[in-house]
Amino acid sequence: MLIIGELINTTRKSVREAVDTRSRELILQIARAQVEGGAHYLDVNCGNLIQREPAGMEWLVNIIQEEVCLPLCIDTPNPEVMEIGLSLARHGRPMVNSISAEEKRFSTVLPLIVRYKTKVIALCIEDAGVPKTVADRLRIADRLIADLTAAGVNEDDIYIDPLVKPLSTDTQFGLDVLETIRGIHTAHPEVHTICGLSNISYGLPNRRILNQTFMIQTMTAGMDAYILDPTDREMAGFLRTSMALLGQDRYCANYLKAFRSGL
Ligand code: THG
Repeated sequence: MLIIGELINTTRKSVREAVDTRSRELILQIARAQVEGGAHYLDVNCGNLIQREPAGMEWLVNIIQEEVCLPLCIDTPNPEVMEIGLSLARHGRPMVNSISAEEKRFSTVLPLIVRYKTKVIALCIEDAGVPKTVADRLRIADRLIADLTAAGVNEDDIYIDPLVKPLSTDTQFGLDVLETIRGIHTAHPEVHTICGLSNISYGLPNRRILNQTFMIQTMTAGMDAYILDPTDREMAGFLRTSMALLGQDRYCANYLKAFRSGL
């Protein structure tokens, strides 16, 4: 299981203010908290700064790495900002978040993945838009995997994101994601699947319980990476428990460790 900490994102008001005023301490505090929560990667996203996104990314990547040694997940649709993030990354192999099957995005981001030898999140979206059916999602995933591996990317470095949308806009959507995950793992057992969890619950009350339940359901279907809040102890408890129940925790060692640490 791979956990990417989502909290360094300027859509969060406090993070936005900290980046705007270049206040290191809040960012470093969030970075440390995510490390302590067990994150393997830290997502860095300042996309809503628009023109100031390049400078924001440079500042964030530099200060985070002075404090913590985790590799970073550079979260931007802008290839120039992606390159700034990747060129400054110095702990482990960074992750590109993200490439997609849209022609322009694919052709500009692929060279960065190859040059910086990164892992990559690939979104199931193409020029015709977000796919409407499971078959379309699987077709796009197949194409992404074929084109990435043809360029020399290892299957084990690819994380397919089915793009989770709010259940409130389409009540079949949870089921579609589960079928997509099963389809990808059947056809490509070495490739990983990933998603952000909070979209599923958008527009509905008690979002936490929807996010938690959806994590357990997607894990059961084979999802093996998440972009989430690693400081959410309840979520972390469900994650450890679900892993133990799915045979991903030898001797229940991590479950027991989590129990003893109060999770
Ligand atoms: N897939 C991929 N990358 C992603 C996403 C995804 N990156 C961005 C996003 N989705 C995941 N990251 C976050 C970061 C912070 C929050 C949610 C997702 C967050 N949200 C608050 C909430 O949901 O209550 C409110 C934010 C606000 O203030 O509006 O904190 O799906 N590949």
